[in-house]
Amino acid sequence: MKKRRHLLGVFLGLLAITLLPSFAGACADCAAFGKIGVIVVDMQGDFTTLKKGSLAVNGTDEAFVKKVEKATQELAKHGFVIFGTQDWHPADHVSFFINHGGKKPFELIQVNGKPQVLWPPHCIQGTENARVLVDNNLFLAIVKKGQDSRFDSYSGFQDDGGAITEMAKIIKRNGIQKVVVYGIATDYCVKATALDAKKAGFKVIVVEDLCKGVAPDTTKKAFEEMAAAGVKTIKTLDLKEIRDF
Ligand code: VGL
Ligand code: ZN
Repeated sequence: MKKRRHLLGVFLGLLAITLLPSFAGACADCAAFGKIGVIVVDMQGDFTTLKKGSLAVNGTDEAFVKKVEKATQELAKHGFVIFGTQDWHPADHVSFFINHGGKKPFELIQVNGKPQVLWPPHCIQGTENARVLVDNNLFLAIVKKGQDSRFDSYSGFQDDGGAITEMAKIIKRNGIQKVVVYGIATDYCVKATALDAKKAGFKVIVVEDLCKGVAPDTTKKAFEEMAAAGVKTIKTLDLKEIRDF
């Protein structure tokens, strides 16, 4: 009996020695033993030239979508926890120019005292081009936004009416303190999501070449605004730079 117990001890010891390196390996991807999160913003058909989207952003061709897909796969493989946002509008949404008689796409109007860019109808709930183009199985969760007709919602964290999404809660539930943000569009939903992530208390890193903007001037301003708020921008995906931040 004594011998059997001794053998069990040796067995458990060997098991621990075998498993430890894999835990240590996983922790190369941990910030102070916490995981790092990723928010892939609005990688949807309507925002891409690849799918001839109604609000296609320049440069969102097949090569770009593939690059984002590959980067997301790589991050998932290294233990990053992947979240997504999905613009998901009802047909009578306030941001659609067709819902404002006589207005044209990309016009800026005031709605309840707030500026509102008017967009072509896009990401209508349940339409083909509202799909998220990155492999949906990579995501722990995809947070839908912009479902209230009355309010736009560039941020994945809350809409312009102040209604919060589950994003902050589910990221925190995973013990995450740092998030990587990229997707479409740099000057609208990426910017708003990154700024709100920072406000929610996360360290935030935006990967520039995994983003595309609607217009050059607003995209340049977006990077300046994010920098001023303490959001770090890196040019290309670099796991070491992300871990060290
Ligand atoms: C977005 C405009 C309207 C975005 C969403 O994903 O950046 N832009 N709705
Ligand atoms: Zn939208």
